[in-house]
Amino acid sequence: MRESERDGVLCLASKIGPVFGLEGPPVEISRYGNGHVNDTFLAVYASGGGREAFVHQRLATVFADPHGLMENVVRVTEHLRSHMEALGIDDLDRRCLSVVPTVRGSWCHVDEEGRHWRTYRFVERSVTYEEAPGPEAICEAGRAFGEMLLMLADLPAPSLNATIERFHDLPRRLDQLRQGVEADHASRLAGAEREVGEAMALQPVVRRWERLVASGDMPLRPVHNDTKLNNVLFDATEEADSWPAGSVGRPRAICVVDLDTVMPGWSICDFGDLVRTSVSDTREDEADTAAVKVDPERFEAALSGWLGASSPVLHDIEVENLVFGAEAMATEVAIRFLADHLAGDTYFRVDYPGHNLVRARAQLALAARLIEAEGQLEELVAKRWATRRPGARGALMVGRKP
Ligand code: GN1
Ligand code: MG
Repeated sequence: MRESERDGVLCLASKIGPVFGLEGPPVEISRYGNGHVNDTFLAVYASGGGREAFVHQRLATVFADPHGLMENVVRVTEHLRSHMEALGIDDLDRRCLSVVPTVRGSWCHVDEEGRHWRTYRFVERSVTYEEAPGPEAICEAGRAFGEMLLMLADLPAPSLNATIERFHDLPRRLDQLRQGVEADHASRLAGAEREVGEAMALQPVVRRWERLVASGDMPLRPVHNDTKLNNVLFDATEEADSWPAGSVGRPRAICVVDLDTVMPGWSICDFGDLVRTSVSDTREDEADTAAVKVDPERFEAALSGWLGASSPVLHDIEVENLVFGAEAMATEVAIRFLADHLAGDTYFRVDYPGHNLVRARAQLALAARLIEAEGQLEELVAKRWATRRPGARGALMVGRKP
């Protein structure tokens, strides 16, 4: 998106308040967060002598049914909230997202261009991380996503709406890349031949994914589907700062955000995407691919947090494929970034020309390193799963045939 277009959306956002019953204009408004598809704004309104902050979001057009999406978001947030209430958790407004309805009683507003807007209450005194500051934060993020998986396991029927069809579908993603290579719409193929070759070399991951899904053995359950580390809000209160360094409570994850892709899916994608975004101390778009690493300590942190929280509902087959989930998510997103680069950056927002290619390179490197580390990481999973479930076979994954 060009700068002038971006300013135009900010201008629209600054006028949206009254639609959601907020007396505008906001006293402050700015773009917020690092999401790659929606347009997100933090807006502060004067209210009764004080100030109240809200998040306005213009949904990306990739979501074909915004009303169905919002229906999911409301069902999910209400379900999570009732679980937390039952557990006696306080401070619920900072532990769970609150959707603000429009004055006409809808969960989203359609503007003159046909674009959909929604509003959340801003979770005060919270912070997100693009790269994890260390294992404690990763473990906390894992716990937050794992608890969400656990709490959603008893979401009453009907199933959630599919907000993007065949979202985590690796064969389809690979086909899209093939078509992009064929079409070479933006005439960028010549500068991306090596990366296309590397992506094609990941076909065994795609085939393994295909077999696993076709087996029908992995339970379809309500999952988050976009468990990037930066989709967890951490506590930024003074009390949090004063906890002793290294204690389990610091930094503390308080709330999971970005519920757009919560729908029926596979738990290994949730674990996998958290690993993808936290196992290296580099960013998703690290230009120095040699710096992209798989740090077993970081992996172990994600595992202990996530598995510790979600193990009561997990099946062996899910646990057996956790490491593969990370390989699959790095592979998938590498393919998606590369396909979008070839298409001329039509899906993911970019900060500079070639950004999607840089992202693809970093994720290709990560996928390759995760595959190299597979045996070592699977041993960590097997050990932890065995101690979680006394009596379970300790050699669950170790020595598993490929
Ligand atoms: C997008 O919007 P954001 O940044 O939360 C994408 C994810 C990708 C991610 C890569 C709806 O997520 O699937 O993994 O970028 N979301 C959608 O950073 O496509
Ligand atoms: Mg998202």
